[in-house]
Amino acid sequence: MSDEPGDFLKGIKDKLVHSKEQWAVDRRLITGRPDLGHVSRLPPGQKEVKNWPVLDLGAQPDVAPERWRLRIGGLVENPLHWTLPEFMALPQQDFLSDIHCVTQWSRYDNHWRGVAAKTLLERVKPKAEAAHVIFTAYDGYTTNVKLSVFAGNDVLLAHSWEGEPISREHGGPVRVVIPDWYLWKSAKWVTRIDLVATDRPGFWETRGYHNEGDPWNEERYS
Ligand SMILES: Nc1nc2c(c(=O)[nH]1)N[C@H]1C(S)=C(S)[C@@H](COP(=O)(O)O)O[C@H]1N2
Ligand SMILES: [Mo]
Repeated sequence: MSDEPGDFLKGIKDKLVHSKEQWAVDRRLITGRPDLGHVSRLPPGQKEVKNWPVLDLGAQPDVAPERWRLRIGGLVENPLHWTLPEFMALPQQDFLSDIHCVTQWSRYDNHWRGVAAKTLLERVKPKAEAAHVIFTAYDGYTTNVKLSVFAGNDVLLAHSWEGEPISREHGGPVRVVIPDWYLWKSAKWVTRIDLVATDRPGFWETRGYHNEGDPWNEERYS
């Protein structure tokens, strides 16, 4: 497939989508014992893994670095876009975080390098009406979070993991990392970020998954 976000959800793993929709119907993995105080490092119902599983809709776009673009628009004073060299020239930061996938696995101590969401927001300057953030990826995947969540201190657009460029299967050249939410909120192969006034639920949020996604509050399904 091409690396433009027009081939929306071509080559999608229908079986995976149907089985994950069924998980939501069955309310799989819900323990009924939320851990709002984060007493345990592992959120309820999760299991720690040492590897890093790959989860996506199956398209895995091959985004050539010279064609990659990031655009931030919508309700901002200063809509911007970056090529990869321009993105790499922005202030870079290291982040350390645990990640949690709704299919049960959690992986501790991931070392990321990239650009803090706060750095990007300072440059585009959200308008007062901006309340939600919509991510669009090169495979056509979309997901949404509140602007206040995207503005969190541990949120970044990452290009490296454990000192190496993020691989294509994990969303390279650049992916979102929102470690405090289930990982379906962290768009791989991100290309567009839109700030909007009215929320716009994304791929999984319209298929039975929670609109927020706090692992400690077991916000798996809607
Ligand atoms: N563009 C895109 N981003 C995506 C997805 C996807 O299908 N496409 N899947 C999401 C889901 S459900 C999960 S669990 C994580 C998995 O990231 P990983 O494959 O790097 O573990 O990516 C999220 N981001
Ligand atoms: Mo997922």
